[in-house]
Amino acid sequence: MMQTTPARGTFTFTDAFEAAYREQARQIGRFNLAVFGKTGAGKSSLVNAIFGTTVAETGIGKPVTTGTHYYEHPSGTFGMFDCVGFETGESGDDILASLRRTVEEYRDRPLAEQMHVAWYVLRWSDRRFEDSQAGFVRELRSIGLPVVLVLSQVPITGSGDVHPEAVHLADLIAAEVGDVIIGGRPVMTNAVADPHLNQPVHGLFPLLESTFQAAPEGVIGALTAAQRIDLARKRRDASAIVATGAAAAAGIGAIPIPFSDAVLLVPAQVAMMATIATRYALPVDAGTVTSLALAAAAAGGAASWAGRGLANLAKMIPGVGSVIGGTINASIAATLTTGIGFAWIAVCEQLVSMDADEIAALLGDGSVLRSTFLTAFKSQVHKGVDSAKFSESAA
Ligand SMILES: Nc1nc2c(ncn2[C@@H]2O[C@H](COP(=O)(O)OP(=O)(O)O)[C@@H](O)[C@H]2O)c(=O)[nH]1
Ligand SMILES: [Mg+2]
Repeated sequence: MMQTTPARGTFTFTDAFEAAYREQARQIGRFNLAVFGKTGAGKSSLVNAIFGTTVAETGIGKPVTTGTHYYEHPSGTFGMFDCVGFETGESGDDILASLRRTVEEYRDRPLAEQMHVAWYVLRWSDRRFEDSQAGFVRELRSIGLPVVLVLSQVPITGSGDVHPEAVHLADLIAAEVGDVIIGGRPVMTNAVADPHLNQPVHGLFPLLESTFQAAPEGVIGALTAAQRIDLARKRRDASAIVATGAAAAAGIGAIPIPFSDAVLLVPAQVAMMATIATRYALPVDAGTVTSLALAAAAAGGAASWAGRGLANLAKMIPGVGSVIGGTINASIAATLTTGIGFAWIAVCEQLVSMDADEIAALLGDGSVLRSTFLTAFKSQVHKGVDSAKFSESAA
């Protein structure tokens, strides 16, 4: 379980973090969404709202087949096929034949390259669902794509309900294609708030839930990482990574190590941080994520070698100050590692709603990263100690 001894000169925080990040990002794979609907239906707005602006706005994408472009999120965990050529289904058999060929061709590729889920986006104000559109949705399903039917730009009435005519349209659609769409009904959404008309954003969580329901098992991890509205899902995955990291650290501390050797724990902690980072799919490259982790870890001081900074954090565990010169046992090793894990989760949660420019600005002045990290670290290690005290007094 123990990793290579971090002798200075052979182990560097940056190299270890970046290598682990790249490897974990490769393992997590990619979720690919195919989006259909008329121009102006609100496809890009929905994708941006759930996966971040970086997907649908940057560049023109890579041409795949007639009218279809592929956009890749910088984190690598998400890709979008923007199928602008398939607007109404009226263009008929040629388009579907070409789509069928593309989907079949992709099906022979690794899972991370296949199309996993389709969103068919229909603007509510069109107020119609034509036979050709129903036929197109059925074709998508017969090609093997799970289809989420999305009503977009749906207004909310003064009493806070979805507009009754949108509900009526959803009923009609459910009657027509309910047997082939996820959940049997359209998901009603509004991706962009309109303060003038007092219209809130709504329906994004149900859309994401339907997308999870439609996605194959092998890409759930990538979808969890790529989406950025359900932080609880990310936290569940990240907490499990912390538990694994803490167990590894407890193993290293099973035979107590001198306090001065807290750096022995650092390689496992750095790997844990890198793994957690992949679950937040930040819209920046691996090198930038590494710099963010380095800046946060400098919260422990000794920024010349951030590994030492992590080790220094041990002094902040309540009760540990008095054993300096003593040893780190399994419990202290686990507490330290858990603290580092949740401190880094707090930083990632702060970063996940930001775009690349905002992240760069935060990196320029590392003080926010350090203080977020440190505050969360202290709160976590106190929590650990308090609950230990509680169980002692309860016993
Ligand atoms: N109020 C409101 N406007 C939206 C919504 N979705 C899209 N729009 C606007 O409609 C226009 C077209 O949206 P876009 O997402 O680019 O559509 P796409 O062509 O299907 O990708 C843009 O001006 C958006 O701001 C929405 O849910 N609510
Ligand atoms: Mg668009």
